[in-house]
Amino acid sequence: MGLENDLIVWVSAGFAALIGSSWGFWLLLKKPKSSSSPKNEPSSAKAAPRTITAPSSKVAPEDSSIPVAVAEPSAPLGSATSATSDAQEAPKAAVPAPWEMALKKSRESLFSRWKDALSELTSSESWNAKHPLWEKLEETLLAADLGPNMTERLLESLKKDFLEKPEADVLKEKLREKMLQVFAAVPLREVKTDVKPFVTVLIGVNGAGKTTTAGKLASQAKAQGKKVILGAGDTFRAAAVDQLKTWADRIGVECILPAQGANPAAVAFDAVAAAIAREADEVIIDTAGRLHTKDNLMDELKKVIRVIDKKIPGAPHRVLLVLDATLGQNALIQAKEFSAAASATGVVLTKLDGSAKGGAAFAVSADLGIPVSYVGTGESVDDLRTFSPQDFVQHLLP
Ligand SMILES: Nc1nc2c(ncn2[C@@H]2O[C@H](COP(=O)(O)OP(=O)(O)O)[C@@H](O)[C@H]2O)c(=O)[nH]1
Ligand SMILES: [Mg+2]
Repeated sequence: MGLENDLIVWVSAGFAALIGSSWGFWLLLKKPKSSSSPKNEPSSAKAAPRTITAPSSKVAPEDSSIPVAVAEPSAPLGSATSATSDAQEAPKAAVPAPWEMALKKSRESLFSRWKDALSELTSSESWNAKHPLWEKLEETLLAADLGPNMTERLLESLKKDFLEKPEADVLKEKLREKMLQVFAAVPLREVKTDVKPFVTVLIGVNGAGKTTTAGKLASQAKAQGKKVILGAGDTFRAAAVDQLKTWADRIGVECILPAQGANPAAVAFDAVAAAIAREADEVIIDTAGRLHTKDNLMDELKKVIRVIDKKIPGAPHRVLLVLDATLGQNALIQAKEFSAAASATGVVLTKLDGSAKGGAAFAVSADLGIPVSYVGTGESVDDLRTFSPQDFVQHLLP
């Protein structure tokens, strides 16, 4: 019996030891997995199944998960290989040609109609000024918001050139050429740049993008090593002053704020005085876009210009009329009102990225006789480009 009891004790002990070691071994196996997810990692990252589900025959999961997570945080889970190749291809997609992106909406809208119009070239109708191609082309240009005057001008000119039915490519090239001529015909307003401080005033209705453009311009000037001062001249909206101040802080430039009850002209005066005192290279002045009446606003803008000119004869050196491209032809009506108050040296056409009405640039240039100086291509600090007619036309009608 004693022997039997001993045997039972030994077998039980051995069995317990076996279970115990298996349990320990299982814990050991489990530990590395749980420790690969740091405690304060976001839950989505904790749950990232790449390290668990990626087939072992593919890239070592532990290694591949690191670059994947860094390069492509929103990559679909469980696809380590494709995510890795996405990461390799990312630079191509991440650096799109700026003009291509800015004109994406306008181009898509224009281009589908353009192709539709070209299909008329196969029509058997006799070739003359009444050929269906011309009507379709007219619709195409109007839809891109070139406006009735500009559309008619371009069409009449093309009709004269093509007394015979053209090849599609030749027609496109000719249209591009004529579009470029529209911009070339607008004389550049002479802007004195060899002055210090160089004074810029931004004008335009509320929401056009004045404050944003002031920030972008200040950032560009600062990047060129210039000392810049901003003037928060939209004294009628507290939020507008704060908005410019935020831009100034972010860029790291000084911003002249209105004193209690100050009007835009007083801020303009202070900003120019500060620029002279601090020997700044540039001063960029934001203005109000709306007052109780239109006449009040225009009078106020005239006063801003007068006050600056008094402080620095000949200044402001540059008056930029800021127009919202999404308004298309309607922007022209506003532009005409503002031009009467202050003669603009150039137009800034903002929100080109959000508009299918980029064609308005032609009408703005031709009808107002004011060159487009810049285009706004987004809300970030770098989204302001010097206008290039070649790039514009090339990407509008590729
Ligand atoms: N997408 C896009 N938005 C812009 C651009 N320029 C300005 N905005 C936006 O348009 C809105 C009005 O701009 P703001 O500068 O305050 O206009 P302001 O009233 O004329 O000073 C803001 O939300 C800006 O971020 C641009 O080029 N592209
Ligand atoms: Mg503003």
